Amino acid sequence: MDHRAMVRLSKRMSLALRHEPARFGLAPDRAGWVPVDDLLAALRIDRVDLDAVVAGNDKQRFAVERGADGAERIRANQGHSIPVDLGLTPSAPPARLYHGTSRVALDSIRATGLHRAGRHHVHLSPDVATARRVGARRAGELVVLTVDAAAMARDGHAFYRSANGVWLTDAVPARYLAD
Ligand code: HQG
Repeated sequence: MDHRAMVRLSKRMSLALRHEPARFGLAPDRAGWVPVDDLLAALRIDRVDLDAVVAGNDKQRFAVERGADGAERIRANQGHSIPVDLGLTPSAPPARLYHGTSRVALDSIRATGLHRAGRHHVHLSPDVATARRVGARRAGELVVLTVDAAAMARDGHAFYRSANGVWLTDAVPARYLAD
């Protein structure tokens, strides 16, 4: 598979595992897992290609493991819009986290803070370079906001770290943001 085919398949897998499993005839369990064999059948893909996407993914978006029944299962590490309980435990964040977005969103973000939109959490990056990549997905001029995660944690906001290193929190009130 070439790079473009990998990206295309990664997007289909994300759609099936995070957002619209029913459209593919899939029913993830409450932690978001589906049997690997079911995903292969639903997407009509080979195991070799699935493994290539899981292993070669730039963001380690997917996890494969053997379930209690002995069968291998797969889920997305984060980014769901379907209800899932990823079983993440709260974790102390680094002092600063970063959020890349578009300048056109800035007035609204300054007024109301960062909201989770369609996902379960606001996604924050551990470094500026990662935040720039996330923000670059948006049209228009990129801005990287700095989040005072130390102050948020002190004030009782919970943070979670996904298996692929994305920091998650429910919302970021505007007073913790600087640009
Ligand atoms: C913006 C990708 C106006 C927010 C990435 C963002 C990430 C506001 C957008 C992951 C706002 C939501 C998540 C407010 C937030 N006013 N705009 N008050 N509050 N926003 O896609 O963080 O490839 O849900 O700035 O790499 O961009 O899917 O969040 O622009 O890790 O694995 O609302 O998605 O990962 O957009 O990206 P998203 P995000 P994957």
